Amino acid sequence: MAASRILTLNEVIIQKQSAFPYAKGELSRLLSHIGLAAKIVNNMVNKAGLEASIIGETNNINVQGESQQKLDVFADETFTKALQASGIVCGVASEEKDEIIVFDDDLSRDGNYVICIDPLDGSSNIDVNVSVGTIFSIYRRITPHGQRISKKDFLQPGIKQVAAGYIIYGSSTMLVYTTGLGTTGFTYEPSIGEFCLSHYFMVTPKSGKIYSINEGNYIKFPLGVKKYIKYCQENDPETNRPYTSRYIGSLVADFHRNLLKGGIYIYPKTASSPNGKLRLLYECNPIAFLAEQAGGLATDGYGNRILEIVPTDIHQRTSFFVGSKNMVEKAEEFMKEYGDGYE
Ligand code: P6P
Repeated sequence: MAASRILTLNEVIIQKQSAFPYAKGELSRLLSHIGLAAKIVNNMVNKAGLEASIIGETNNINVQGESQQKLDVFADETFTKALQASGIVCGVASEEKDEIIVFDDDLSRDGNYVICIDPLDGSSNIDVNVSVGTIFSIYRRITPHGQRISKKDFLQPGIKQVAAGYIIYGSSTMLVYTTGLGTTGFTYEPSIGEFCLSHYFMVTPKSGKIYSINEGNYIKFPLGVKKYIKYCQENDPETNRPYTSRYIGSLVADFHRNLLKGGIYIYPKTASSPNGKLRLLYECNPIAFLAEQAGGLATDGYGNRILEIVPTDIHQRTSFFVGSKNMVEKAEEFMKEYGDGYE
């Protein structure tokens, strides 16, 4: 039997390109540059345990008020350089930068796309060898060519994304992306240095057994979240056994597992984080796009679809309920019944 041929990221993108509304090969070039940056970061993440120079903290606190890891800076610089080199990106909003980065060199100034990116999400886990990830979100510019882009090019609702994805640097490194034609996964094959097609059309189960939330914040959760957690712990009508709690503290790792197995990830508002913790532009919107394209659901827990939230700030936060459709709907029921109160 003929061995099924390996399909690389570039080959699949070109195959799907014809259905992409903004053809001209731009998306394939852009995703190829993202793939290249991912390989570079993957190489460094995998060395982190060996090269003391690249692990640990810098002396900086980023705009999020979080201690910046050396690998955060490396990943941010690597992706920013790769995106600028593509010649079709005119600016970046990064978790690691207070303000947007505008590319005003001749090659990039008139690029058609802007990117929102979390260069290395969950990086506090690097030193303990837990999977981390890069999350990216791609929009077409709004500002006419010839004029300098501004924040308004980035403050678009998630439904305007032309593509989104993540790279998970784990036991194997994967790149998962969507252009609105389904969610597709590629596994990095180091022996040939390519991302190879491994999950052509990812569909997340409508229900699952896994709930992912930081229960250490329990006393600060809204009553509806507390009631949902108790529901998960006390019964599961389908098989009469409790759900399973899985939370690794790395959004990409938690989401990726739940995408494949079925589950829900919740980061709600809490008394100490009244707007939630996760950032809308470069964490929630791309993950929500991928979830919906795989048949899942993503809301803020109050009936608002994540992708329809109109951003007002590039670093704004939102409460985040994402994953298997039936589970997100059940959690929303508890939020609706018990409201936002804190008991
Ligand atoms: P906590 C990492 O900082 C992150 O943004 C996500 O990757 C992760 O799911 C979450 O925050 C963890 O936050 O408060 O549970 O440690």
